[in-house]
Amino acid sequence: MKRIVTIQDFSCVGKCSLTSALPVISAAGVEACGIPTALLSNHTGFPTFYSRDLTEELTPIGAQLRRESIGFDAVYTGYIASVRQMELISDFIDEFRGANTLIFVDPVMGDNGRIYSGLSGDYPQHMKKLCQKADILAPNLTEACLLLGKEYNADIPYEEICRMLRELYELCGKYAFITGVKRDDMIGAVGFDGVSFNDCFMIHEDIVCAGTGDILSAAFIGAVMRGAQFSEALDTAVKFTYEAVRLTAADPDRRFYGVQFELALPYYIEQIGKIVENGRV
Ligand code: PXL
Repeated sequence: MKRIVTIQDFSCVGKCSLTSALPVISAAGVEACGIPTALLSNHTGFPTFYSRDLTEELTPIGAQLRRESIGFDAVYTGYIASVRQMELISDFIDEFRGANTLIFVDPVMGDNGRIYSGLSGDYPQHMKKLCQKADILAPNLTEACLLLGKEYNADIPYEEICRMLRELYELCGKYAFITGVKRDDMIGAVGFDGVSFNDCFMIHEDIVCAGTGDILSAAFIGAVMRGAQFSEALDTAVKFTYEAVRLTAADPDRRFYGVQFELALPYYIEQIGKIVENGRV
């Protein structure tokens, strides 16, 4: 069984980062290990939150895992609470990178054109350095603009998205995709593997839904670990995310703070089954 370690915060309430990445990775049939970068009562999208920084825990946890000769098939980083943490995570990647280890960086920094509260102004330029350690990069449109120093605009034309992807690909070298791209009445993601572009668009449900980027990233890397090509993994992840958003929108009792991905997990498991089946024939 493949093993992923995902490094991001643990928000006790909020359906994001570790609390959503771990169940999605498990649903892919991949061992899900998590290292928390910070412990939050709830994510930063609430008016208030309590946060305990866990920066100083990263190095001893890494050293202990090495002592036990534990390795990973993929290292997946998400929300990182500070620049210092980014430096330590960069060291962790150097330590754990093997010939067949995929490094997946979701440069979680913001959404809807705005950087998340609590992150410093120089955060994007440091994140860009971490992105150079990645094989795969998965920013949303806001994060792609922050990384490339571009003015954000929700309706950036498709040709420009492709130009941005070429630049992002130069940073990581295997595959880059941008999520939250709009096209007519649709929303989806566009990816580039250095040779060709691929995309997947679904109906745009008109609800505010936090945490979609986190489940999309987890679903993508889970599918890759089960043998999906990058384009196939992107398709699977976008459709699963759409299914989760659709089910959230349909629930009159939905929480305001996060996507209800739980009911979409059976759909994801079914798609993973098809990927595995195709790999066998
Ligand atoms: O879903 C992204 C995310 C992850 N972690 C924390 C956040 C957010 C978005 O607001 O606040 C702590």
